[in-house]
Parts: sequence; structure tokens; C-alpha cells
Amino acid sequence: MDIYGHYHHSLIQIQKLMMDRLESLNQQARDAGHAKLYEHLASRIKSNDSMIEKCQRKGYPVNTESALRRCHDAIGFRIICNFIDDIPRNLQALKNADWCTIVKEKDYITHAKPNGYRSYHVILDLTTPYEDVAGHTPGHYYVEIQLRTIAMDSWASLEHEMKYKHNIKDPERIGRELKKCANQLASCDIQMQTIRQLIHENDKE
Ligand code: 0O2
Repeated sequence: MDIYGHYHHSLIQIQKLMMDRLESLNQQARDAGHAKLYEHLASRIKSNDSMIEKCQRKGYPVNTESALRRCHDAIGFRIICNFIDDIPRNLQALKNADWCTIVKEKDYITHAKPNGYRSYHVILDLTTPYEDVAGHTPGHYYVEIQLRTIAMDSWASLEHEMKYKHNIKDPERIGRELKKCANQLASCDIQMQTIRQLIHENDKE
């Protein structure tokens, strides 16, 4: 089955719209003489199979309504930043934007997951020119944004890859090593932030 039905096309259009808007926020920061908001963006439409699996896992009926209204991550973006302090700057830019509303926030940076995962998640409610699953135009669509540093992103990619390797001999040991690595990367992020601050103070003198 195609869980998104004829809304798939709208998802692709909204992904493009969202990309333009995030790029424009970055440009506005640069034009105002500030440091760039983020290093790069990544985005995806959740695959049909992953969305079906998610609906089943959450106990939702497997249909378009669940995929677009009950689940909030059919459209997903990652905002990948150089420094930890860029994360609240991006958050503020999203809060100030008149084209979206933040409806949910999860701070896995202050409260890292037990495995070491760090990232700041927000769910946006976007008013779009496209019909939504309730039949309204302009339509409401959710977009999940994960804000993280380059270090947090590299860790998450590696850990994600490990999840799908089923022939691992000692998964507990790998879990411990990954967690150590997450903690070391978190210290590096703090050190990098300090270095940025020192360079900034040096420039002001
Ligand atoms: P993909 O590839 O991104 O689609 P909810 O319970 O509905 O509020 P949800 O979405 O079930 O929330 O869970 P959560 O933890 O807020 O966010 C899930 C997404 O965050 C995952 O999406 C991953 O992208 C990322 N994530 C969360 N925890 C981990 C982790 O421990 N390791 C890694 N590598 N990523 C994590 P999907 O659907 O798994 O994948």
C-alpha cells in the first residue's frame, strides 16, 4: 500500500518550501552580520515502509490519517550546526518565524538518551497552500526538525548503522563504547564552543 496516497506529492512540495525557508533564515542571519545559523541541512520524506512500521509500532491504524496527523515526522529535517550555541539561535529563529508554530519540543541534549543520543527535536505545524488530510486548504502539515551539532550527527549516523547489524558478537560492549564516544564528543562540543568564544573575544580586542 501507499500510505501517503495522493498526499505524497504535497509532501515533496512542502519539503522544498521548508528547505527554501530554512535557507532564507540562514541568509537573513548572514545579512544581519551574524555568524551562519547552521553548517548544513538534511531532509527526507519518511519511507513508506518505515511509516507503516511506525504506525504498527504505535498501535495506530495503518492509513494516511495516521501517517500525516498522528505521526509527526513524515517530513523530517536535520539542522546541523558547528557549535552547540547555534542550536538555541536556530530555535529562536523558528520561534520568530510567522510561517510555522512549534507544537512540541524534546530536549535530548540536556537530557541525553541512556545510549548517549543527543539532539534537540521540535515538531512544527505548518500552514501550506496544499490540501491536508482533513480536506482543508490551506492545509496543516507537521514537520519534525532535529537540531544537532556535527559531532552529535556523526555519532547518531554511526549508532543508527550499528542498529541494523544483527551479527554483532558483543552488543553490550559496543553499546558501552558508543556511550563513551558520545560523552567524549559532548566534551569536544563544549571545548569547541570555548574556542569559538576565545576567538570572538580576541577579535573584539
Ligand atoms: P528516521 O530515519 O529519522 O525516520 P513520539 O514518541 O512520537 O513523540 P518518536 O518520533 O517516536 O516520538 O521518537 P523520538 O525519539 O522523539 O524521535 C525519533 C527519531 O529521532 C528517530 O527517527 C531518529 O531519527 C532519532 N533518534 C531518536 N533516538 C535515537 C537514537 O537512539 N539513535 C539514533 N541514531 N537516532 C535516534 P526514526 O523513525 O528512528 O528514524
